[in-house]
Amino acid sequence: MIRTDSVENAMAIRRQLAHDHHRPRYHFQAPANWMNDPNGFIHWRGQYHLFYQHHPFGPLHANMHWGHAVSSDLVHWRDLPMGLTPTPGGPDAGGCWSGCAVDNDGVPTLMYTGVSPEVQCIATGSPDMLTWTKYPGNPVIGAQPAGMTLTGFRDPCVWREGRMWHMVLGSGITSHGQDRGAVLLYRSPDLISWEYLGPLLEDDQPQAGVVWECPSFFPLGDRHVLFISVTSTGYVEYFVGAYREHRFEPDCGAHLDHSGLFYAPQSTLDAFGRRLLFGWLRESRSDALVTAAGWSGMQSVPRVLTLRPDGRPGIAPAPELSTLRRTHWSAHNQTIAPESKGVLPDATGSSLEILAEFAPGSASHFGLKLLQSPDGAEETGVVYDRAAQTLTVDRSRSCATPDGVDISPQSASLPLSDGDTLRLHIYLDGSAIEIFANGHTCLTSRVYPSRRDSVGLDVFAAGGSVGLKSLDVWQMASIWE
Ligand code: DQQ
Repeated sequence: MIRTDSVENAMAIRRQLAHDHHRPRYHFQAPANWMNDPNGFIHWRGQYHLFYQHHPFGPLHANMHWGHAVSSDLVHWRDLPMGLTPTPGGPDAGGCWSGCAVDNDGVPTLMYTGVSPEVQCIATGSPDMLTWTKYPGNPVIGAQPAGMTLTGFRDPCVWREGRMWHMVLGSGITSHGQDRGAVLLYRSPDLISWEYLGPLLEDDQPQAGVVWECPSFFPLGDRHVLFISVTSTGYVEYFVGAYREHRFEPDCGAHLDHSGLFYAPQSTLDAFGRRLLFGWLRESRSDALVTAAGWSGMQSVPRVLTLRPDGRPGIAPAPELSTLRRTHWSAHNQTIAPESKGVLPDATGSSLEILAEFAPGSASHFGLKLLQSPDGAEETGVVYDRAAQTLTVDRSRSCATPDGVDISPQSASLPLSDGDTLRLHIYLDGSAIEIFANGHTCLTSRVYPSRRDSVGLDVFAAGGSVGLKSLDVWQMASIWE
């Protein structure tokens, strides 16, 4: 068993696992073992602090601690000692589940869910955030609101509104034999005594046992945005709307990412006024394969949120990522026909950033092939289907030995009007693929090529030709070197 409860050997463990070609080089992840939700993400005294759900003694979900890392540039991270550890006999004996960090007049404070049962706890930190003291009166919320039956009661997201603290909790409300995902709103003068104000939002559709987990609620431009992670579907939904007098009235909502592999995102406002976001990239392979690998889960690349003119959230990779760019290859203004091959033959690798712009022509399908083996037996397609107007990650041939690996396709609807180009911004990193399309559509995938030489890249067209306006590919540096 690899132990990751001590910061001393974290780098040695990272080096030990670096031979695994499914490990990312520039996505943040735990040194080894299990990682899931980002927690306590905060820009504190000029540094980004990121905590995360972590099981330091095994690669599957159990025994939740808060791992902790710090970065001055949002890209390179340094492991810090564990943030939170379950206290035997305490309200978090069964695990320190997700939560947030706030600045309480200069005192860094974590609010999180202790289990089991699910109760809310706080811990205060030293100014350098290296030591944490749990509040002796924990839990600060030990009981669910009187008279309510809930499917879940967890994942506090806290903010200050005037002189009062406010908080939303992930939940689901059972009523007349039906469960509906819900987010509960509370307020407090001191982070310790909390008053329940009512549901901030409740689903209009019932789903048995559903919990709206990991709510994240914040102002964006002149609107408010709510993210929830839905247990029954595995997707993250966003809502944009008006928040007044403790009521949130959404006027639009949709998937935040078009695959269920991006989950439990958490956002923070940094000192530059940017709304930043990390999400957990789940595995797409069996527990047996995860156990053999000795690690599970990573964080997405840092994403920047904005409000687009159409009132929906815009999501873009943080510009700091460009500091990782190394060798660069590019091609411009080419016509790609079905027989075209090898547009950038030297551009290979499994940790790449790719910018591609296509002008649709007569091709029925076009796009990119990633992680291609020299004989073409393994490859992952990023395919635009003109008739269906969809963008798909085709994983059917991503792994020649797919036992225990999910190779089902992942698709996003992406209509293009006449004259529109398809602009793909792709971060490929070991087994992770994050796609940002036309500045508004996110599609996250995981693939597990069996071969180490599955590192080729190409563009393709089928059923006709497509214009490749530009293709830029960078090899990306490791964030640990
Ligand atoms: N993960 C945490 C919970 C949260 C869930 C437990 C979402 O707090 O609801 O690890 O992935």
